[in-house]
Amino acid sequence: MLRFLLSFLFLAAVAGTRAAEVSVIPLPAGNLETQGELLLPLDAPVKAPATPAGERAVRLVVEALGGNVRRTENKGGPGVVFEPAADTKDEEAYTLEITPNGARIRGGEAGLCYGATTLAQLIAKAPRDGGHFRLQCRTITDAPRFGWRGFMLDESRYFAGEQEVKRLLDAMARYKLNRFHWHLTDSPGWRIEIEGYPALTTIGGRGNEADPEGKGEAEFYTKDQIRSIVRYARERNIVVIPEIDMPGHADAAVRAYPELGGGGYKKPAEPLKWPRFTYNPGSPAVWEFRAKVFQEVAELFPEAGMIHFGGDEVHFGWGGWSSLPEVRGLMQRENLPDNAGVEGWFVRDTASLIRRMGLKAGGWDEIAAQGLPVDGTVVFWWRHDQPQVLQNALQRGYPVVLCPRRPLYFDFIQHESHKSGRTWKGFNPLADVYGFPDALGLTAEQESKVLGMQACLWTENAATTRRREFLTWPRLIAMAEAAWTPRERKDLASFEDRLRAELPVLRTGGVVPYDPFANSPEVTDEGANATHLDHP
Ligand code: TNX
Repeated sequence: MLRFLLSFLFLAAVAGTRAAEVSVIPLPAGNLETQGELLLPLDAPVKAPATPAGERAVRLVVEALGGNVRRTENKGGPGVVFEPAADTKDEEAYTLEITPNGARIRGGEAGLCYGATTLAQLIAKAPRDGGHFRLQCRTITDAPRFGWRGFMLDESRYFAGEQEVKRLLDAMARYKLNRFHWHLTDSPGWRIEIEGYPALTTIGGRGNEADPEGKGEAEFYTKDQIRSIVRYARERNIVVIPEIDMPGHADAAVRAYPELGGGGYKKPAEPLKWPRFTYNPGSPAVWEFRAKVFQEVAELFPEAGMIHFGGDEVHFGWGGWSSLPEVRGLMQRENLPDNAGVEGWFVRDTASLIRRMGLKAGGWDEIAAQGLPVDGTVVFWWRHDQPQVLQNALQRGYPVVLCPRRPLYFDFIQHESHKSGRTWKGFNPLADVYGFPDALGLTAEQESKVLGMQACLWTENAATTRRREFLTWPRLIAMAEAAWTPRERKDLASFEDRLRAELPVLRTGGVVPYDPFANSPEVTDEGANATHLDHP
């Protein structure tokens, strides 16, 4: 790809053509304007291989041309042709060539769809002239900077529901994002049906951040809904990564099955908000639970290749653990000196179980200190105030997903005037998201271990759809470009220009973004009643 890009840039220089800006988000890696225009008829023929990717590519372009236009077989006129490229090394790469005779897209499976997405954006912005769209001729040569371009949604603190998630996946696909990290379990609520443990959802599914004891209705995804969402994501080249958090953040599961409990949260300021915060790491009942849950989860997410098991915020052992007989037995058998040793053992044991299932074990950056094998582990760096945690993980050779609180936690505010949401010696404005990860100053060698980046929306502070979307957009568009576009092509002013034209597109899709140009009013949860779209 690199060699191809270089020769492309060389040709651009020889031809004396300046690579002109193109109204596409994320900005493509290479864009060369050429002579002439393509007059693309609304009923242009659109041809593609009869594969799922080909069919999706056709649908994207036909929709952009006006989905209700009847397609005639005007074989002679200019049209759109998709060709699979068998030789491509990066299956997300594509080229899009627009000439007066038509548009031609070549790429791998995902590449064909990304080429279609790009062409659809160009058509949407092109002037329409009678029965034609007028498209400037150009050659776009495109591939992503990072292979992991993700978004994490916390559905435990508040449940979003199928309709909102599918709308999110639609918007993610538009900006070529390809990982949806689904935080399905945490203290307030357990959101995924598990047949072996039905009370996880009938009891653990009740509750949210405002209802820690679970007095409300159960809110969760049935297995059929999960399958439907995974399929919907797949159709948009998005892989869904399930997270089942342990050994902490366990209250909902322990409310349902008290015998799994290992003791609660003892933060001085919130004495016992989460009295069942941990699993009992020495209990065979917990080990059996873990194995059965993971088995069902793995079946539901066949393409994930990973189970993310959390591993966060237990802080090297839980005070109460050493009073549990099962933990004392474990300490003796495994020769573990203290609670920190017990936590380390549990993390290693959980990761090893996941690897034996043929999957990678994903976890928050705490796991990088536990001596897990480099091959079967993916570390999610979140503690922005601890850059050495990232340095160490990279040095040990772990593949890392970058998702530091600053600037990638979207529960942080995005404008200094905003009152609702987190801050930490600053906040997370659009420009900081866009500038990431370049501000980190990673070496090329370090960057080669970085799988990519993702934004995380934690929802303690986001009870409603409108609030969640206000926090997500447009920052997620900035992240999408930061993760896709080569560093040397990134330009904040150009991005903002293109973003201005994009905000109305989001609104058309029903998403109401924060408008950073007009500093639109802050959307908070105050006075809200319907917490998600599925509610009447
Ligand atoms: C830290 S990120 C957490 C979450 C919170 C979030 C709030 C992480 C691994 N743990 O449990 O929701 O901060 O910003």
